[in-house]
Amino acid sequence: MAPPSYTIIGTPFSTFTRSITLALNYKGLPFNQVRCVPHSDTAYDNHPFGFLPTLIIHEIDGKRVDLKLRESMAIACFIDRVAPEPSLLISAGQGKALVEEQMWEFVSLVGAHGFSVVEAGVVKPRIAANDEGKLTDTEIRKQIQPAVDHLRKLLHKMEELMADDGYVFGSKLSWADFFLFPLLADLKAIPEGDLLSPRLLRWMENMNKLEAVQATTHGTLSVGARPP
Ligand SMILES: N[C@@H](CCC(=O)N[C@@H](CS)C(=O)NCC(=O)O)C(=O)O
Repeated sequence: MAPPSYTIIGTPFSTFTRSITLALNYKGLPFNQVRCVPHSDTAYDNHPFGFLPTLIIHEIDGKRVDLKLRESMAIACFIDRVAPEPSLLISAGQGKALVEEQMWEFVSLVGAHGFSVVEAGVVKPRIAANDEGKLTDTEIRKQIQPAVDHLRKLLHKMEELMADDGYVFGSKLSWADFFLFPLLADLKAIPEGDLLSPRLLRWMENMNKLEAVQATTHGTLSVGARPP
């Protein structure tokens, strides 16, 4: 059997990496995954700044190229072009979107604001403190309180952009869901997951039913894993 045409560089623990593997699974594109953490030798071998993920495209039009594509939104556009169906795009009129580009707006907001607030602000400090085992839960809560306040506001603002039910843009699954999900799956795994509203919890239940979600759960914080 021919080897997969794609390799994804990045640990399943990386939320941006999971957004891409969710889509590869959903669209039925086989891939290999090289598990590495950011700023490791492998990450730098594949990304100029040692970030995750990189998608290695082994062949284009039958020719070996081993092209390294970085930046998850660029990778998403590539995946959409080579595998347009099942579509992860939305049309005007779906959810609160008046124009199609609002889906990419949501994705960009998640990447630019959600990641730092959820992961860097709350999830990673909480996990580091838990793993270190020196502070009590009360002490940890006090230490991360400012970041948790920020997180509460972010979740509220993201929810305001979402449809009232179903996926982020209502009945149609989109890239918006695949970019938001890894962050909130991590959040749900820690005590600060209590901040998730009934709407967000319903959305997560919908997401958890997807085969792509189940296929990409192994190795993530949501099941207690640690990198790589
Ligand atoms: N803009 C990048 C962001 C990727 C990103 O931040 N990845 C995280 C891992 S989930 C990372 O490599 N972080 C390293 C760092 O912050 O130094 C993308 O969309 O791919």
